[in-house]
This record gives sequence, structure tokens and C-alpha cells, in this order.
Amino acid sequence: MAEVKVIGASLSLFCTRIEWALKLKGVEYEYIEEDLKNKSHILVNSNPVHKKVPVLLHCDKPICESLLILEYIDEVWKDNPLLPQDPYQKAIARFWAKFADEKCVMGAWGACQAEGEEKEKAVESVAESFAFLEKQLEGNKYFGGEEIGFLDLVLGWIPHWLNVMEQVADMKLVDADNFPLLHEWAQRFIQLPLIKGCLPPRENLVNYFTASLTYMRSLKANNH
Ligand SMILES: N[C@@H](CCC(=O)N[C@@H](CS)C(=O)NCC(=O)O)C(=O)O
Ligand SMILES: *[C@@H]1O[C@H](CO)[C@@H](O)[C@H](O)[C@H]1NC(C)=O
Repeated sequence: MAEVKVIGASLSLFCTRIEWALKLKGVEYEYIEEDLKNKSHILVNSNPVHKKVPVLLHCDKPICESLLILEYIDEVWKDNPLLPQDPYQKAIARFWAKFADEKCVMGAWGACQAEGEEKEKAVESVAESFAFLEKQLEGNKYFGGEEIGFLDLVLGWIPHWLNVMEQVADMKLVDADNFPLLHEWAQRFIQLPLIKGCLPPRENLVNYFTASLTYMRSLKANNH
């Protein structure tokens, strides 16, 4: 029995961040691919409230919600710390992580789905959120400082997933002109061998987002 297991879905940005953290810590784990269209008993029993991936199983004890899983990993395996030690800095890192998941991930996905005037507004609104993150990078190589940390892993979807969303929905959110620091950070982050070595193929993401958008739009069209 593996001590550490990750129940995940290969295209999920929330799951990839967990794998990055475990690799960074040098923790061996077993990865269990979940079929989200036909959820397994192990997922439903481990995360009865949300029934979502990722779930971390540590000696069969489940931990849910990717941000909380990252914190748990950081507390159990002390090597290569992710969160700052200082309580204030730690609270700030958690604040931005929550903000980024609520406003940037969801905002970008919302902007993808929006059309026409609505889309312009949605893009503008996500850009306001990204501007806060851009500011956090002033004078820093990574969000974690000289090394990657908690917030870098949380925002690690930007160079890969956001890039695909931008292509599929034909929109531009983060580029060298509007967010130079974020853009530079994204390039630097995605080139790290550990990060680059654990990403779903771009083509699979393109297909997935294209299909999701088509489906969402057909639902919307049928409601009118
Ligand atoms: N807030 C959650 C989000 C996880 C999430 O949205 N997971 C998606 C996959 S990307 C999922 O399991 N969806 C299945 C469903 O909603 O039925 C986290 O950070 O772990
Ligand atoms: C759903 O998953 C179960 C096992 O968890 C499997 O036996 C069954 O064939 C699957 N059904 C479909 C439609 O894929």
C-alpha cells in the first residue's frame, strides 16, 4: 500500500499543483486517475462534500481542496519549504492564493465563455485581478522570492492553462505588453525541469477546452 496517493484528473490545474509540490518535496506517491464522468467510490467516499479532485490520501486519510493539500504537504514534509515561516508573510501568501483561485482562475474561465460586449467586460475585470498579482512580483524573481514557493505553484497554471484558454477563446489576458513581470515570471517558471516535466500535453488541453466551450455555448443557445 502506497503511503501517499493522489486522486487526480490529468487535465486539472488543481491536481497538477499537488504533483509539483510532492515532486519538489521528493515524496513518492501513487497517482490514481479519476474519471470525472463516472466517479469512483474512492473519490466519493474521500470527498463526499464536493466529490472533486484532487484528493490526497496519506495513509488512507483523505485531505481535500488543493490549497489545503499544499499546506498539509508543506507541514508534513519539511524539505524545500513552500510557505514563508513568518506568520504575517504566510497569511499574505495564503491571501493571494485564495484570491487567485477565486478571481483569476474562475474569471479567466468566465471570460472564455463570454461573448461580445460581455466578453470585453469579463476580460477587463480579470485583467484588474491580474494587475494585483503583477504588483506582487515587483523586485522578485518568483512569488516566493529567490526560489519557487506556495504562490508560484498556485499560479503555475498561467503559462500553460491560461495560454490555452487564450488561444481557444481568442482573447489576450497576460502578455509581455500588459503584464511584463507576470509574463517574464511565467516563462521562467514553466522552464523549470520539475515543472515542465509534469504537465498535461497542450494538445489535450486545447481539445478539452474547445469541447467544453462548444458544449457551454450550445447550452446557452438552447436557452434563448
Ligand atoms: N477548489 C477545488 C477545485 C477542484 C476542482 O474544481 N476540481 C474539478 C476538476 S478541475 C473537479 O473535480 N470537477 C468535478 C466535478 O465538479 O464534478 C480545489 O482547489 O481543489
Ligand atoms: C464506471 O466505473 C465503474 C468502476 O468504477 C465501471 O465498472 C463501469 O464500467 C464504468 N461505467 C462507464 C459507463 O464507464
